[in-house]
Amino acid sequence: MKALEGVKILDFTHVQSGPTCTQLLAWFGADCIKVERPGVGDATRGQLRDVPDADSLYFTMLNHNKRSITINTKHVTGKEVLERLVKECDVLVENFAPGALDRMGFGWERIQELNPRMIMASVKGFGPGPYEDCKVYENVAQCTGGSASTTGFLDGPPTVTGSQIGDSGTGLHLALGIVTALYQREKTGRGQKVLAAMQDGVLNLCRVKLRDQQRLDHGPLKEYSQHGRGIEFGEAVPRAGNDSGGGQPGWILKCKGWETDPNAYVYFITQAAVWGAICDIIDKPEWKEDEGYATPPARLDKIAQIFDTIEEWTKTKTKFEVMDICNPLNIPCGPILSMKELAEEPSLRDTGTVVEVDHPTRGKYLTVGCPVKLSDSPAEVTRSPLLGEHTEEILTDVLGYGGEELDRIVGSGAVGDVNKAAAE
Ligand code: CAO
Repeated sequence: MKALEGVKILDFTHVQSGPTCTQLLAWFGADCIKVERPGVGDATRGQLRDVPDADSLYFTMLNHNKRSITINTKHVTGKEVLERLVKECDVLVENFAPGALDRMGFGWERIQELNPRMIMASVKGFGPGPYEDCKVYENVAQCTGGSASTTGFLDGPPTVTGSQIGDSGTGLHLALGIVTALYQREKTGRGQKVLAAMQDGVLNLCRVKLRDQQRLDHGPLKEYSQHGRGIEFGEAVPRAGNDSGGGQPGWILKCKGWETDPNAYVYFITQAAVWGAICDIIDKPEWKEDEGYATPPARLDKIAQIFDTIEEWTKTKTKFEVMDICNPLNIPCGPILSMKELAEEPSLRDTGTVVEVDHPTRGKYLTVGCPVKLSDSPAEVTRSPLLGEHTEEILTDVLGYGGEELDRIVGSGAVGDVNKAAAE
């Protein structure tokens, strides 16, 4: 038995943020019924295509373990089918542009009328306020949630990060909101609205930067390397390059092979508790006793010089050798791993974090499996559905249509892309 077995999700999501949420719920055992527009489907099916006529990796990697039904929800018969689905399901998840669901005739009031137990969960770019009507994509959220202004180097422009904190991050927040609402429903019997705004999600992940904003009122941020370099702070939290977010100075240092390998680097933290061990491995034992280096406050104005000295040592070792030497000494460090290295890492394959999946039209591909492991509810990754692959199955098995009624629905043109042949 899976943790969310028996929970039916009406998955109205598209692109990235919503699909990452429902994919997680599907991995935890929910029956995830993805509703897509006939003939079109989720726009990502065709985006960044690498194999002609096959669903893109963008789509397949975000929609595992789901079933696909195609319904034109603006068609009168399509609305009839959708109403049946609303009555049948526990959770509706959507990330349409603001107002799209109301225009479709399925706003919160109507959903409650149809199914008072329904949990209606939405990703939007912004919460209520001046920007609530805006369409939002990943980088817009990174910029408006405080990530971009605090990422990059002091002398460079604001920078977006490669991790999809706006989309996948908000999907995670929404998934937590949904299971919490399901838990509350156990006691109240009522559904509720769950909103995860991308700006809020990003700001939540940038919590330590709002911490620093307030600390700035009480003096310079001494752990920022900018302080050690004697550069004054302005009014807002600055970009801190590769400084660590905590109190322990850290930086990215070159390792052996850096001249040709763009990822021959290691993140190195000069944790106060292991300062002596660091001095030993870099052959500066005198720094252990030297008043100018012995304590963290004494080192603050020499951080750049200290990291330059440590780098002279790391440059003589590969990033993995640095890790092997430092780990037994409890010196925190981490090699900069490329996507190629991660894709090939056997331990990630062993744990199911990186999984190979077979797909009928695109063949084998790698994906990231469920990043949260439940001992009593292991996630098995199954391929994403083809467009409309389960339309007939859902109409009959979930909604109970049959005989002439089924013929009427299928004949109306409101459902389509019964893509069974391709799947077989
Ligand atoms: N049948 C008929 N119509 C359908 C349908 C179906 N099965 N599914 C969707 N549609 C319609 C919607 O009703 C909407 O129509 P109207 O504009 O006439 O109301 C239309 O398709 C397009 O929906 P959309 O506005 O959500 O899509 P978009 O491509 O224009 O915008 C996005 C995409 C992501 C910017 C927008 O959905 C959004 O801001 N979502 C919220 C924030 C979010 O999740 N952003 C992250 C996306 S991942 O980077």
